[in-house]
Amino acid sequence: MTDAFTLRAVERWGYINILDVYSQMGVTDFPLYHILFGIFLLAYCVLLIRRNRYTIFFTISMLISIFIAKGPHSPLGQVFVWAWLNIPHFAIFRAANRWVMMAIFSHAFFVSLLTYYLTEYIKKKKYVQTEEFLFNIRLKIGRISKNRRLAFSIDSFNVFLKKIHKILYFLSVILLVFIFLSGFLSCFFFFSQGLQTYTPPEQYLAPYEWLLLQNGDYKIVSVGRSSYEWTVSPDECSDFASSAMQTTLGWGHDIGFDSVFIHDKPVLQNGGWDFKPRQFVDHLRFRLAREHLTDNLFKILGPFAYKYIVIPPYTTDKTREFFLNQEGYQIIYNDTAIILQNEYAMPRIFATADSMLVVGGLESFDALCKIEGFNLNKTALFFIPAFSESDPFENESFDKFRILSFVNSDVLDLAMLSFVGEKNFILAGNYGVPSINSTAYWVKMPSWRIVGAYVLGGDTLTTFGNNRIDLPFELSTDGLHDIWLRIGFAPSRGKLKIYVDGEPIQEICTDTPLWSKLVWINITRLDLAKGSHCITLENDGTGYNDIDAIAVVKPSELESKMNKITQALQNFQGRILYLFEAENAFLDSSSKDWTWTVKPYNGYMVRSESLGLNVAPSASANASSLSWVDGVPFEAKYVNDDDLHTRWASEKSVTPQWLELTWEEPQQLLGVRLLFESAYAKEYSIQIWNGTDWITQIEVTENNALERTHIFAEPVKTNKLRVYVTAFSIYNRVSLWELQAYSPGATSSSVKITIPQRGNYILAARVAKGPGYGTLYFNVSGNLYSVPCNSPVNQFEWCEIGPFFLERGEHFVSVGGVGLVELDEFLVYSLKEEESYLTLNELFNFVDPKVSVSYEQMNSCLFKAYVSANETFTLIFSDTYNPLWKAFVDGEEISSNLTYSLVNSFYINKTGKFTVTVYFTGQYYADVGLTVSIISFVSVFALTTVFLMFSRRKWFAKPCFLGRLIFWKKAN
Ligand SMILES: [Ca+2]
Ligand SMILES: [Ca+2]
Repeated sequence: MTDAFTLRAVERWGYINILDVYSQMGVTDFPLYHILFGIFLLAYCVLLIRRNRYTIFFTISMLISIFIAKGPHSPLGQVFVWAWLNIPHFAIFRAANRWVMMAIFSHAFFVSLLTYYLTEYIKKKKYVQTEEFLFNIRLKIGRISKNRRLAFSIDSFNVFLKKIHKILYFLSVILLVFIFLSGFLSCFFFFSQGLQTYTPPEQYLAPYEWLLLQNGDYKIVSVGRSSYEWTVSPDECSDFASSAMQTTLGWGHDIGFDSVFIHDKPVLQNGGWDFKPRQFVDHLRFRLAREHLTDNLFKILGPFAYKYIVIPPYTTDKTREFFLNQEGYQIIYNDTAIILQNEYAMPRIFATADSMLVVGGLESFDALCKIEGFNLNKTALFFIPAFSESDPFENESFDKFRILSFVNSDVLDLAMLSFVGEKNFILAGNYGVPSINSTAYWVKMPSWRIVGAYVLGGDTLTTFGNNRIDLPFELSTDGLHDIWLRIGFAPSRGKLKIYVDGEPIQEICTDTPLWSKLVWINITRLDLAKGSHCITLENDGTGYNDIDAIAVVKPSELESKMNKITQALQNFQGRILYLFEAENAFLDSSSKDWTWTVKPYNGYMVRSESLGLNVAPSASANASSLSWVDGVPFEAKYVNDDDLHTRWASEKSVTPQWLELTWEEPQQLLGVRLLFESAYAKEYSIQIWNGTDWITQIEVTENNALERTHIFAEPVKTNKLRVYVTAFSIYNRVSLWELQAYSPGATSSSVKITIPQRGNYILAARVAKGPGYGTLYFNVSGNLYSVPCNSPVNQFEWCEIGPFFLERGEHFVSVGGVGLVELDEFLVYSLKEEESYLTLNELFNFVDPKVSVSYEQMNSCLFKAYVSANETFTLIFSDTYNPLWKAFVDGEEISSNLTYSLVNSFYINKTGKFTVTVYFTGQYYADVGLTVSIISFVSVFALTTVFLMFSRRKWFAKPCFLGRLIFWKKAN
């Protein structure tokens, strides 16, 4: 409050690194702000002597201004907070302290009034005037005498008064001096240090001066450094697209931010205010680059004309290392700064003949770029919803896509998409408070789009605290409805209680070891009446919950949407591809054999180090004997119940003893693991049944270990296995907690794939290979496929499995491993009828489009592309998408499509040699507006002149400027 009143409200930015802006901006060790407080308070005392509309206006203006400027601080801070949350558009006051501007005007007004009164007072010099202050007394002596007036003065009083005036006189002089000086004193820093003109050091500028000499139309990535890296720790929270840089003088918004001003070359910025490019850049900076997840950053930036990457001297080692470890660049400038030339960079306008429709999030970029044969520059990506107004499958251009890919998503996501905009569909993010305090409120959170997941609402509705929120929805019919929630599975989740119309429905917890997926889950089926309803979400405050969307739909309606979509997919002429990140697909609490790991430049993946799938629990167990303790039998069945607290024990002192597992179907066995109780076996053998005899696989003598693992020399197929014990330990019997028998098989949770087209499919997986790696197994709808991962060199490799035949409908894929295995991601893609096989690289390897494009930039709104094409194509124009960008071919207007989730493209259905004009039609309206303005101005001027000439000639007789101008000729 006092800070706002004394105009000390500061932004903690700017010079913060070289001085404490709160206490050192003004002259230090001096009660400057007390004096200012006194001066301003005195200034407002003018109200006591002068109250008119001006003083009242400025007083009110000052009060409002201070209320806003002090923001949520006391007094009345709660009122501000309430207004922030409840008054629409109150958020314009977000940089609250800037609104102190109004108080500055008011202060200035009152201080000038005060100055006026003070100078007037000084001018009068009251104390030198020797007038005496006279007391009047009325006297009446006697009844008849007249009233008499007697004047007298008290000398001491006059002296006192004189002294008061003298003191006031000097005080006024001092006050005036302070008023005069206060400006200097409160900006003392600038007067002592000189005016702070921001000049970046020469070594910061040198690479840009070099770029000045490079010809052509290109864009730049100017690698930056986050404020956190500048001020707190250079190794954390790296950020290559942060806006500011630091010099010895402080901060500068620079090069790197919103800057098309470096020699007219656009620079990758932090995304600006436009949501689509922003979410793309956010994903690159806060996920891929910060966590060093990819070496394909330049491949991803390729289609957007980012040709040069400037790594200035002030970037941190960690960030520099990340950029230098990327694929596909040449160092073309190497001084204190480094400039890399991106080998993937395309011109700002180029053509592709191939396009892919993606049902998925921005993680698709990196996931696809890991495929060597895939090149973003040759395949234009369109993300669902690509055609916002209509159903994508009814759009005629749907069939032009060569590939439809589901990236960590399912046909259900498509079906749900068709409910967006209806009253029974809630985009939950819209109900979030725009705050960063996720403990106090349900807020709007960008985390999932930064991770790269497909977020319907852009941001999710998120809270960490114990909070409730009501979300209204409306139903147009009575009947049974399914309630679907699109929710995030990630670490540190709280319990979420869901109520419908106040009734508790379900409690869920979506805790997983990794930020794995944002998926639709069916909460319940309810009989709901037509009309308004309310769904309430309550987080218990033990962790986060992120909600993307809620749908309340009739089961039959969803089914018909699903049918419609599968019908459309069945008729789809292109190829269907499913891409899954293994860490999204196979990690949940049930898959205990699997953990996640993150490998620099390769990303997150799942890892397993096991002997295989334990098939013992599916066998029946028999033993030579059993023993009883306290009336409890230690039966053979306890040896394969997958419980480490139950066991089998043999009778005492009799050898041999045996324990046998029998399977109904023969099993492929790789080995066994024995978990003995302290009554272990000293000598034993592992035998398998070959149909006629027991064949010994393993023979053990002199054992004293409680846990033994035996891998067979070769896998054996059998339906019986036994442990044959010939010598005991000192306990004189044998007892086993568990006997595990390992077989190749899936040990992970499974992921669902909805196959709309029956036919042959191939699965391709990106696995880690190297010495010491084992074998990975894929279980696709009950069939097991192996991927050997042992190799002399450590590297990631794509391995193909198949082709295998899949019927229409739902299929499940899971994985297992024998030995160390690591799986990054996998794809399942369809083969066409005539194809018998297709490698992953062939999938994307097709002939280059027979289209050549050159272009000319006429001005920033107008480009001309000169095309020679033998086939129809997509013209990519890699400036930020805006529907006002249009292409014109032979006078025909072509609308822009949102491509790669952020730029423009135009589908050109024409061949031959011709010119495409790309024009920002917004400029047309601006031009029309400007023309109208000029015409209006000229006509008003002309009409006024004419009017004056003819109607008020007398007026021109006066020696005015206009009169002289117009009659100058006449006078001649
Ligand atoms: Ca057991
Ligand atoms: Ca992965």
